Amino acid sequence: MWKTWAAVVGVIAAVVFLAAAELVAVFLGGAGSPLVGVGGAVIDLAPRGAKDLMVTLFGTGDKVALFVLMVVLVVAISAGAGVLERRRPPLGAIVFAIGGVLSLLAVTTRSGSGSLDGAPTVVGVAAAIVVLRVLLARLRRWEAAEDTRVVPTARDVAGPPDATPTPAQGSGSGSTAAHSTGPARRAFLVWGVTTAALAVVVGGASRLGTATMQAAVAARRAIRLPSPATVAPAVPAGASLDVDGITPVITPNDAFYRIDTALRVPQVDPATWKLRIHGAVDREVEVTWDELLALPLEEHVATMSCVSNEVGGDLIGTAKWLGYPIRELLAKAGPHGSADMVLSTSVDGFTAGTPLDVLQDRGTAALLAVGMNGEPLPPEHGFPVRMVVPGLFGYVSATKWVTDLEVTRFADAQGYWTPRGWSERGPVKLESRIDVPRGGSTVRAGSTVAVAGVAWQPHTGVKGVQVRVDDGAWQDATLADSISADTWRQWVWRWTPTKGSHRLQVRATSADGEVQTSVERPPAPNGATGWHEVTVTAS
Ligand SMILES: Nc1nc2c(c(=O)[nH]1)N[C@H]1C(S)=C(S)[C@@H](COP(=O)(O)O)O[C@H]1N2
Ligand SMILES: [Mo]
Repeated sequence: MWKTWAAVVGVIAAVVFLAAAELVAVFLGGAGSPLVGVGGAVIDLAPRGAKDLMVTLFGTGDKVALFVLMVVLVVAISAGAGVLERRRPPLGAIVFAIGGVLSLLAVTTRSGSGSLDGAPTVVGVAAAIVVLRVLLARLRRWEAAEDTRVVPTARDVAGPPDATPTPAQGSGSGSTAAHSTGPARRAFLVWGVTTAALAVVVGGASRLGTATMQAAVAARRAIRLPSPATVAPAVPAGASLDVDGITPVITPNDAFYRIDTALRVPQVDPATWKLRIHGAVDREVEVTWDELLALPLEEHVATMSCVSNEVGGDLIGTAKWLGYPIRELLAKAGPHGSADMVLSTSVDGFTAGTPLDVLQDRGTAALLAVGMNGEPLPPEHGFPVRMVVPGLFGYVSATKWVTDLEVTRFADAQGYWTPRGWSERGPVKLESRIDVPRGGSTVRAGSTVAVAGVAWQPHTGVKGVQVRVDDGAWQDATLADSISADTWRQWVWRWTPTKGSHRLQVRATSADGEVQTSVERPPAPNGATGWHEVTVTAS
């Protein structure tokens, strides 16, 4: 009987392994699931003959057959491990560890596997071994209690060396011990059943979560965005300078900075997505995904940046957005004259407060965006729908996974970051950055060195950039063509350094004639200022 219980414990530990691994995999977008990884590896490794045999035996159900076969194997091995661990610890734990190593090999050698893909297996094996040991300790206590009851001295002969004394053994009387075997038994059963149930629920929910998420990924892949009614003019060739290491003028989606408060990327099914516009309006407006795509969409290239960006930082990017002007939707709703703010809310509860007049302005391409550089929005950038407002920091304007616009007043509502010490309003500040040469690098004295980077004040534009070396005179840099006032601009200045260490500084002049301030301010509460500088050595 003890053997059977030990086998059951082994199987529970295996279920815990799978459950813990699936839970961790959820946070990796489903990557690293041993269930998927090991299954795939077995299919890949199975000799052709075996595969043919499977197909012959089971027809097209060969995957189901494989799954059943794997379950039988896992149950058999883990049951064996349980029995082994009871008899000769830590042999059972070692069996689990070996299984973990095999799973790790299978998972991390899958094509397209990432660096964290081993995490689910590692956490899973650790959890399984803990459960194996804890449950077996409980089983031993029960065993010891029984032994004392049947043969008061048997414990010394047959009991495992590390069996812990139970209250029953302290009693010294067989008949009392008979009553005391109950608690030890109950403790084991309660722990066993609870662990197994918890593992099944957590594992099942995690697996389901991953499957749902992957379904959302598939839904996104299947989307074909409509062609824009208003096409963005082609990015002029002259907007990109031929300088090694300079930031590309259009940021690829996978290189675009990401900032949000979401622990997990929200998964929103476009089929159920809806935007509601309400509050201080004449009539509420609701738009579904299909309705939004049927509207005349506009393309617009705009630079977006984060208020947390330090001087010289990289929390900024430029993309070609596709979306519908928020101003048109607001016009349908008819905001009241008393309103001055739109509070946008994401499915994950994040909110941003955007000035109503900016969203209504004919000259501002404030978009309810569905596309980014010719693709549906990537999940982490707000799929299926986000806001993009040129000229404002993201925290007061760029709500991702947006589902709600409430027309209100700054006096009555606050965006997420405002009560956390950030300004109610967040226009982007005039800034510039040196991309090359990198700070701390070495350049060749006497050669021509391209000092280059980007400068921005979205929605105003940049008309000049200057560089100076070691506090010398400001030198005019050459500007790349501008895409529009809403985008950053590349610049380059050719420099012939003399031997030694040099400090390079940059400052921009806006299209309005404002010269970038040298005053150094931190990002809080409404954006960093100061000149970016790098120190390089010429030798
Ligand atoms: N739902 C949601 N939207 C959000 C945020 C957030 O935390 N949650 N962060 C905002 C901030 S602070 C910035 S800078 C931009 C960043 O957008 P990105 O991650 O696509 O670059 O998103 C904005 N939209
Ligand atoms: Mo941000």
